[in-house]
Amino acid sequence: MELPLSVTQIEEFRDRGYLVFRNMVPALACELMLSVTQQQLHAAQPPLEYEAVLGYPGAPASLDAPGGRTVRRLRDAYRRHECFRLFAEDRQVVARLEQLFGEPVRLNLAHHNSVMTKHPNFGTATGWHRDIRYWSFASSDLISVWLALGTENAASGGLKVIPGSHRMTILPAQLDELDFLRPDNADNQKLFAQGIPVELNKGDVLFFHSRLFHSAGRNTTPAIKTSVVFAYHGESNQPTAGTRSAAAGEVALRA
Ligand SMILES: O=C(O)CCC(=O)C(=O)O
Repeated sequence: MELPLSVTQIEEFRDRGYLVFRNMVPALACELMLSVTQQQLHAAQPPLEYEAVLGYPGAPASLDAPGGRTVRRLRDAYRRHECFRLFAEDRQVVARLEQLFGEPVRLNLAHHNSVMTKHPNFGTATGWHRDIRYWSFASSDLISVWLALGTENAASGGLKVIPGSHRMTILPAQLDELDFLRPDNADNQKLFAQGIPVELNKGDVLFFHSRLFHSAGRNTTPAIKTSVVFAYHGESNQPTAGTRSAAAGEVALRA
């Protein structure tokens, strides 16, 4: 297979920490993923992550409060339905990752491995963070791959990123106990001002480095925003023994 990424794209990823591929996944495949998501949301098919349990600001107070059963993530997307596994293993995705890592690729099943659903009313915003907080690996060179199944913009609670922030040194005082950038820190406020929206449409795919700072707002539209997200690393980058990253399992992939 011809290498999908140009030298310029690889340099852009190294420099800015993310790349967007427009229309990468056909509409039919997106429609199937959406319809499976809707059925599984309706059936509350486990494993699920509820907004009320995660407890970000503005989340329902408990599972029994109004909106308490609002789902934030359908977990374990890889084993949930073939349509998600096929995306996780898509040759076009894996070939791009092989180029970026410069070696064969593994999918880690600890996180994201999920279908993210941002609901109107009870879906919460997410503060500025780096995904590396989810994993323990020898190196922080992991890449999150985010597929939009609908329109993602400021109104629907789409992502914002700080270009180049994966290369920045962040002091411990800038982070809170969950590794979110503290909103009241003056250095952080300068960083927030550099944040830009990543607008996505159905079938667009965002690749971003696990040290790239990103955030997302609430969904003010009437429709649930749905995204499928997986995380990958190069085969030489091993999860730390005894951690969730090591326990969850991995899938070795070749384009
Ligand atoms: O959709 C959102 O609120 C952001 C989710 C996110 O960045 C994450 O789960 O790491």
